[in-house]
Amino acid sequence: MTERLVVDPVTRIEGHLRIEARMDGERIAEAYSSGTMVRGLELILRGRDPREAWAFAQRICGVCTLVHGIASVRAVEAALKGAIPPNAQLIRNLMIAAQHVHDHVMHFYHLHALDWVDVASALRADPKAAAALAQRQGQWPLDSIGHFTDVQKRLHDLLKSGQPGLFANGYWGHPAYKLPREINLIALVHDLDALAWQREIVKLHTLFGGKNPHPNLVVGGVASPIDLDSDTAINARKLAQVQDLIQQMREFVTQVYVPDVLSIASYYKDWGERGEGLGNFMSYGDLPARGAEDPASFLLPRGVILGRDLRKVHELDLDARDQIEEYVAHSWYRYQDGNAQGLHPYAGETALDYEGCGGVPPPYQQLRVDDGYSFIKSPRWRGHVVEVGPLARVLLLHATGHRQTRELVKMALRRLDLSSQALFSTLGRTLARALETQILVDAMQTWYDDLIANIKAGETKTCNQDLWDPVNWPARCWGVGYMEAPRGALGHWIDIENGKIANYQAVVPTTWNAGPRDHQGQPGAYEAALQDRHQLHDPARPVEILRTVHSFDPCIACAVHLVDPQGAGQVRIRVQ
Ligand code: NFE
Ligand code: MG
Repeated sequence: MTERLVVDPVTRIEGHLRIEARMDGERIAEAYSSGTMVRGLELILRGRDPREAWAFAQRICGVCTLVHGIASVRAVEAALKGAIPPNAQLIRNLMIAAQHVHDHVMHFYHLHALDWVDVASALRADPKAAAALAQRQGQWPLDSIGHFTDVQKRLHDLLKSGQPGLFANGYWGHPAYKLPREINLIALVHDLDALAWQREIVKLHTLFGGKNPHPNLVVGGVASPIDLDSDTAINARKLAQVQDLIQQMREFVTQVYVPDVLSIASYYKDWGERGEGLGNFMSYGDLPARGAEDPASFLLPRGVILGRDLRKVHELDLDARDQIEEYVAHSWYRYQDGNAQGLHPYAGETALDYEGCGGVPPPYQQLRVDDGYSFIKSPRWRGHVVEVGPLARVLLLHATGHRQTRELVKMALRRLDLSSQALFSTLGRTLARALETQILVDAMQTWYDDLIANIKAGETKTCNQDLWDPVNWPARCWGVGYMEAPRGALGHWIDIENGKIANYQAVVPTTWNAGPRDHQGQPGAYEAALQDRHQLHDPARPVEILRTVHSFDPCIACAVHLVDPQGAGQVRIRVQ
């Protein structure tokens, strides 16, 4: 039997994603990933002042709220060849790492957990036994019988209320759920604990950037002056608050998040055998040590791994015109010189072409996969399809000998009784995300200590204002600002002419992972992963598709930038 399965919209993600699968019996034979909303934010940046680009670019997404701002100011700094002060690097590191910690924990508990955790089963758990088990897993002060009993009752009341909110339409009771009742309850209690925790820890962004989401940034450094004698600048009280927040992050990650991931993973070890897909991984690298500019000092290394071969890390050059290229052969765009070629982001074009979908906007009955079927482009590195994100970063850390990574990976695989091959999978992606959160939250303390040491030594500069005067700028310059966002490698390429933006292109993590097939028919990372040994227990309730797609942590808002070329909104919601 051959039939087409459609999951649209995929929920518990950011943005709008459609997955179509051509089924061969219970097996996914071919998968197609489609971003169903249009991109175009790059177009409204043209002609603007490069110093304000970050404030527009940052609005690409409300989830990874910091990262497009960072990539943007770095792009302008790269074009102007301007260095930023060491303190600014350290503060950016702290802000970037805080974004990862926040984002990864929220992703696990609020977007991904319900693919593995059965709410119906949690209602039948013994709260006393669950609290005792949680106490053995980690030291978290809220893990008490009273709290567990209370949360279970609240869940019960919510589900009975007829308005179960985020628990509506789940596949509760699906036989693919394998956790014991008590572990289901632990995950749901920690889901609510994580909500309260995240409200606190985002304050790190408000201390250094005035607000969250979308903290303030500035070309040349960070928007927070350091002055221990001022009430409004970063002073001793605020620095103590930052230290406290780092400790709160560390406590939750070490005592709750990592133990929960390991405990839940131990019941889903078979997911260490499916959902890999490509076996190619890429990271741009990020997080310089001690405020250095030098990529050699990055905590997260740069490079490409091909065909699972961790012995060889391929060098990557974001400026080289023949390395990173975006293809649109199966996207709803048109390149001036034809869609068979790829374009480097410096020469990137963003012209819509609906022809491939018959000129009809979404939703579609069925994607025409021989033509265009997505608003996401297909980026490639030297023609290779690569996966980006936490798994790519952890593999690169491992391949380059990062000791803590090797110890954490060894510990996790031993606890789960899995071989290292299990990393290349749906489970591996979710595990890597938790392990990298541990690595980042530990590194935050080092950057904080370095920042304090600089301040004690009298070094308080946080911005290089020499970059601000366009009189000093060359008539024409280019630059790429890159970083590792929670979902993976992020680059903004800027072309500045006579003080204005001549061209701007963002290639974001979810573009790499969620993009459609390219001109050679090579599937994107989601597509390849779904085509990798997926049997559906019940095609009417395809929880297996959600597990693998969510393991990438999709953000389609990032991937398609939600504004049309005229700047008009694409969605009209009618309230009845
Ligand atoms: Ni909108 Fe984003 C991250 C970026 S995703 S969440 O992380 O950049 O592709
Ligand atoms: Mg782009």
